[in-house]
Amino acid sequence: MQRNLVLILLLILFNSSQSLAKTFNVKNSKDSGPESLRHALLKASKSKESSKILITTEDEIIINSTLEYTGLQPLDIVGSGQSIKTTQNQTLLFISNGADLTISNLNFYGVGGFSIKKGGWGKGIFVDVRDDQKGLVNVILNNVSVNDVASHGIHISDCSLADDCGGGQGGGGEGSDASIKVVVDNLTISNVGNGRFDADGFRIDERGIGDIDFKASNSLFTLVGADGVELDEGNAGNVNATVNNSSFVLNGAYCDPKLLKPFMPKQDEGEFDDNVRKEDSIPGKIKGTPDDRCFEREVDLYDSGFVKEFEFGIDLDDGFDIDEAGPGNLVVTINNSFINGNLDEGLDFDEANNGDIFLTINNTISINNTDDGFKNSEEDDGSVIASIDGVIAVKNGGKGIVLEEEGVGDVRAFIESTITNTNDDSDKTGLEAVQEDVGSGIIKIVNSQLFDGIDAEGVQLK
Ligand SMILES: [Ca+2]
Ligand SMILES: [Ca+2]
Ligand SMILES: [Ca+2]
Ligand SMILES: [Ca+2]
Repeated sequence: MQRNLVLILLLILFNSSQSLAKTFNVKNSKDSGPESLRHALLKASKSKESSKILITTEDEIIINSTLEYTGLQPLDIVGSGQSIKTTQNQTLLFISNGADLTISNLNFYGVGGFSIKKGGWGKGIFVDVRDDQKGLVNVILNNVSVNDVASHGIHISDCSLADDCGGGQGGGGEGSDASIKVVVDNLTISNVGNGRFDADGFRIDERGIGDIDFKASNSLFTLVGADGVELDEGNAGNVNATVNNSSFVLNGAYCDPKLLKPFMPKQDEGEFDDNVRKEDSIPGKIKGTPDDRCFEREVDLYDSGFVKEFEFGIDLDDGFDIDEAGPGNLVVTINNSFINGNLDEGLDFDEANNGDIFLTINNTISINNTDDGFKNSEEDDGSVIASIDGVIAVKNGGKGIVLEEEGVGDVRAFIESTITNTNDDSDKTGLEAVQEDVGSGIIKIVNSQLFDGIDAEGVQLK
């Protein structure tokens, strides 16, 4: 008995000495020098053990260059509501070797005033995963805000192409074997990404083997130039996302439609019979604008080489965008959330190659988005399995709810206590349910009012 007690005590001692982080105090708000935040990060970077940086000064910390942590060991930065501000267009905090990062009670501010006309590149918090990294990369944020930077508010990159990775399905680049796990509570990301094309509020690029696990509670993503949140998972691995009590509001306006519409060709779409329009007779790529990347030009040709159809568009962005490609599933749960006034879709979830979409949405409103309220598209092998309860989708420019499935696989959905109204032109626009190719579709709808109707294709409604 006594020997067991000693063993237990030894075990406790051993464990606590393992988890003890070295603490560095930040007692002044200077940009550098002893007891500054920069100095603490320098010392922590050299430490062989995990570090805790405790910010005790109550003053604003104003920096003239990026704060960098080069260490491999976990870093925990603890504030008490202070702000870190930069005087330049630059990244505020750079975790350059993929270390685990925990931040609490801190606010990050860029210089603001960015737009398509006044570009920039600086991010709020940038975690760059090492090429040889394995296991989990953990990012935990509590009571943190990121505001007014030109590029991504928060960027976690496990992609060899860094800022040129692109989206998950159209995206390229290679990645490490590591997975990325993010848990945020009371995170606000506001007015970021307005100085650069495709710059999101919270962006994760995951390539190579590994999953994205993303959990956000009590958080707000607003006035972001591109997507409020964008999760891009390519290659093998899943996306697991859970969002509770959070809002995605007024995101996606970097490619300012008011400014860019005058650059659109007079005829911005067309459909033709074969042998009628040669490719060089339709409008070419749009050039000489504030940002030519904002214009989408799609051309579809007949085998003969004549134009079948073409369409121009301005690239606007979503509240919450997930692209999962390669083997792996997209598993998403959204509870008690609010999606309002985003310039493309409210939620835009795409799953490609092997894998399913498992979708659970409870007590969530999607309203006044330019395109669909809730869009879910599954391609290739795999099914769409959805539980939708207490959802409201109204006044969206596209459909209220979209569940579409192609290739092998089924559509199964249970829709309960849900209301859709005045989406698009109100002609079968509340719910679009599509099951194509091999498989079956069954959707059960109870206690719901889809006032603007249902457009079902290959799906039985019960
Ligand atoms: Ca990876
Ligand atoms: Ca995948
Ligand atoms: Ca997949
Ligand atoms: Ca499928």
